[in-house]
Amino acid sequence: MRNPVVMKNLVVLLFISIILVSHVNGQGEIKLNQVGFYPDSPKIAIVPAGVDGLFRVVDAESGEMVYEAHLAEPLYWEFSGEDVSIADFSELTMPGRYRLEHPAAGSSYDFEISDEIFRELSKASIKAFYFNRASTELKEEHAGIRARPKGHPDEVVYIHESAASPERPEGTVISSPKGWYDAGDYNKYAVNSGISTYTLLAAYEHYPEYYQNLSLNIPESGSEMPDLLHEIRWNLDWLLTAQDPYDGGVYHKVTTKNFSGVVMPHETDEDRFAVMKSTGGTLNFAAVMAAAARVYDKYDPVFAVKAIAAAKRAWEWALHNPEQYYVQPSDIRTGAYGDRNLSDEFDWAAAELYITTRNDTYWHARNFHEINVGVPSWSYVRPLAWISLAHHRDNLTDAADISLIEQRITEQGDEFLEEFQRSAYGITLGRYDRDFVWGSNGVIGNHSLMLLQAYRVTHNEMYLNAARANMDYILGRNATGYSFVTGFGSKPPMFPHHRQSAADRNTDPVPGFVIGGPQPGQQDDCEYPSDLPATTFLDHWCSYSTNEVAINWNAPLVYLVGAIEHFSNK
Ligand code: G3I
Ligand code: 9MR
Repeated sequence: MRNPVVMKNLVVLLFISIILVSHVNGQGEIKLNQVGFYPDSPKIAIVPAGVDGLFRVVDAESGEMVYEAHLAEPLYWEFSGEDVSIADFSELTMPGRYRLEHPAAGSSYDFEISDEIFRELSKASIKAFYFNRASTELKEEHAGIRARPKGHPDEVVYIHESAASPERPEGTVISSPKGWYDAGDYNKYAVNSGISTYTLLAAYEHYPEYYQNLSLNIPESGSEMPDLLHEIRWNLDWLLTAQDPYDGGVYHKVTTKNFSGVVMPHETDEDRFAVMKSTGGTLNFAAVMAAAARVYDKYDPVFAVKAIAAAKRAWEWALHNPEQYYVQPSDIRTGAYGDRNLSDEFDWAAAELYITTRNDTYWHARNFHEINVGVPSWSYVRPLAWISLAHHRDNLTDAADISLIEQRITEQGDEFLEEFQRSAYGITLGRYDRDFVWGSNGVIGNHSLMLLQAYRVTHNEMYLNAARANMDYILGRNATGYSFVTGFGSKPPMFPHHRQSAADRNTDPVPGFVIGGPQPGQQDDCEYPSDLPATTFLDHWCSYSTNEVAINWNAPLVYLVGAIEHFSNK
């Protein structure tokens, strides 16, 4: 190519396309919370390393520069295989709409700084539970374009062979309506209900003034009892029906034999079964009912009495059947939630019963001096005991050791802080095998739940800021560039593994759900773009191992955004 004019034109064209491409791609290259920040929050973005160190924040409308600073020294993040630099613009506190720009990395998505930045997210994350209600029609006045007929009435549920007892032989019909669908599927599992319901109860118990007037536009809205408590009741009412009235044991799940197709709730008519009473399910029930008894006492004392009685019966059953581990029957293929270590379930149930009844027998039933904390999950609930003990530490009997409780909570918080300070992304996910697992977004949510307990005990802002940072990860400051919450941020998941979202006629999925999140297991049949822990993710229906939604991942999201809202406006 000798012609200088053609050459020159080509060079100009090439230059223009580089600028265009880098601008468009740039929106994915700079990773930040796509929703935004409270004025007093730390604010950081992640920029790919290797270029000049100056970045700037500009007003989204005028393009005018409002802040300029140097990137931090690059760090390597092994989980995504990237060298990245932190752009810290915490000093910018003026409410407004902005974007971050960097000469090589391009522009970020727009974000906001506002006093109410998580308000809508807080409501939507709870409303997601309403959208997952079984046994009810969702009316247009509450559900808008997500209105749908009633599905899964569950007034005819068959006792499965594995659950047969003298009083309720196989095939007996019981009524077990209401409750939330567990996830993208339509089944109801006592174990996973336990941690999910508890986490929502804890949100209310810890921040009642925040939830007092948070209106969710659900059918029960407008009564004296706050909406969050109404939403939780929907599931507690189901859980109560899952207890065998003859002996106090709790069915592990109410389920179809197989996962249903990609259909709306009312389009299914497969038989539903109550499957095997399990020690795990029963202890989850005992813990949640004991906690519910104290939380509902003010608004519904009759229910509170019923709940604590049910909790005690469940506890007694578990003491007599301590090793009835769930075993999936050969004709049942839905979620197992199997767990063969139930010492943590015993600890948690004992703690909740102790707190609510103030009966020392429950405290002495377990050896709290010997047990540690850790990260809550559906199979590891011991930390929930510490959360409740810490919240009630000033009102316990003399049997309890308050300094031990405070120490356990802060030790756990410190463990996360160490990871947070070392992390190239400025978050607390940092262990291959334990953090990047199925539901990694639930893991980081639960890290934050524990960090917030450390903050509540010590008032040290470091813990609160680490929890806020983890929230930034969920909303876009992660290696995939997605905001992981449906309906929130510039690039949210559009195709979650959620039957209702996939089967309705709407383009957008049901909002307010956090998807499971990246993890390298690849337990489904999708083709992933990566094998690395932090980038193995696909926004596709096929990806139930990274892109499903679930109540136990949404519950810490609810707690986290509610708590951050609450603390940011104090
Ligand atoms: O416990 C091991 C750990 O020791 C190991 O280091 C790690 C390495 O990957 O794996 C851990 O086990 C994983 C286990 O979850 C605990 O995290 C399994 O690999 C993983 O397959 C298992 O995934 C569970 C999944 O069901 C499959 O059973 C998820 O925790 C659980 O959240 C998910 O729950 C499903 C329900 O069954 C059905 N409803 C939807 C719901 C959400 O996807
Ligand atoms: O849809 C199911 C999802 O809720 C579960 O978490 C997941 C793992 O148990 O299984 C999904 O169902 C899949 C089934 O296991 C295998 N065939 C494809 C189903 C999804 O389309």
